[in-house]
Amino acid sequence: MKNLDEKYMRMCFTLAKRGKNKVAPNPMVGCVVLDKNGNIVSKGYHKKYGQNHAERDALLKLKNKEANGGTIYVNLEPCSHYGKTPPCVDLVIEHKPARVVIGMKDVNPKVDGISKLKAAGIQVDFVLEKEAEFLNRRFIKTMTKKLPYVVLKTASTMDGKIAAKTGSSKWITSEKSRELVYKMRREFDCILTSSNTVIADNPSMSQTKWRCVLDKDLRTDKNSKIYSQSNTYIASRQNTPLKNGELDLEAVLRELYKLGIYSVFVECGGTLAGALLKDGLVDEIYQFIAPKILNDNNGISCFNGDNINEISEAKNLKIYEVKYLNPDILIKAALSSF
Ligand code: AOF
Ligand code: ZN
Repeated sequence: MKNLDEKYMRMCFTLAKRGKNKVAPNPMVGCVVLDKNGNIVSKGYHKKYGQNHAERDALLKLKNKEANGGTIYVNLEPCSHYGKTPPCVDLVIEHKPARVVIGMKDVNPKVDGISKLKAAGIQVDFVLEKEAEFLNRRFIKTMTKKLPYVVLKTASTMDGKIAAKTGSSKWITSEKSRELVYKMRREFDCILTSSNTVIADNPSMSQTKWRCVLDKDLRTDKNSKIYSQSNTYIASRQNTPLKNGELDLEAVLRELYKLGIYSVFVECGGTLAGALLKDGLVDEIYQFIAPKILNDNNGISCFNGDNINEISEAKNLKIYEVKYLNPDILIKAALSSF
């Protein structure tokens, strides 16, 4: 039973991923329906923000109540609230399955589908909870913290340097890696960068709907390429509170969330990267590492910080993907404990 449950839950994950980049800030959800003999009778998924939830998509395809006495797999607890669509849990109960297998409990405080299922006499089981949470890590963050999901990209030598002491940095990683970065940007609502990066590199960062420049003292040139795009938010001391003399980074992220920005890709130098990390505002790091060693203590580090005496104070990450891009590597690592 457990193996079969895992098999069908993984099928839900695969279906759910078809909604990637189309459903945010809502979760990616897939659903698989078995009849009482264990045959798949329907599948569905959440296709686009505001459209039918996965359970509704799957169950509406059934003509003859084939789920009666069967099993419904869904990677997120069925909803019980009236949102853009009526509660999925009512539709699930109408179909009279014997069992509902869920990946993770919904973190949306409006939702309590599990109690309703149990009250209707339906057996509820959980399977692959950690994987289900990892799949919807962006949804969990935005729903529980009301902050965008933050991924910080950095590209360094093998000794963790993003530039020589003179600022010389072109190029550390290969063209192939840099092209991959352009593609990655499309998976985010906003690119966040610093005035230093705008001044040093004059990037256009045109692949996302939004851009945000942290420019406390409004030092950047208004003719910089990044300002030729619409939707560029400049955080400065005029619109953002200060914390220890610097822009309060959490306040900036809250402001971005209010603008409807649910995911942020940070591309910046060591100062901002180190500050975001120190404030606990980073969810993931994408680190490109080139097969180069600078071999100079004064080279510029990926993450600037200070006052760390013990290795036990280091940030712990979980690497979930390593890609050999030849000649570089890409490490994707999460800071939360998935
Ligand atoms: C989805 N897709 O497949 C499931 C969701 O904004 P609404 O009315 O569509 O409701 C969104 C909430 O519904 C969402 O935050 C989550 O708690 C729950 N389940 N949402 O978009 C789905 N199953
Ligand atoms: Zn629903």
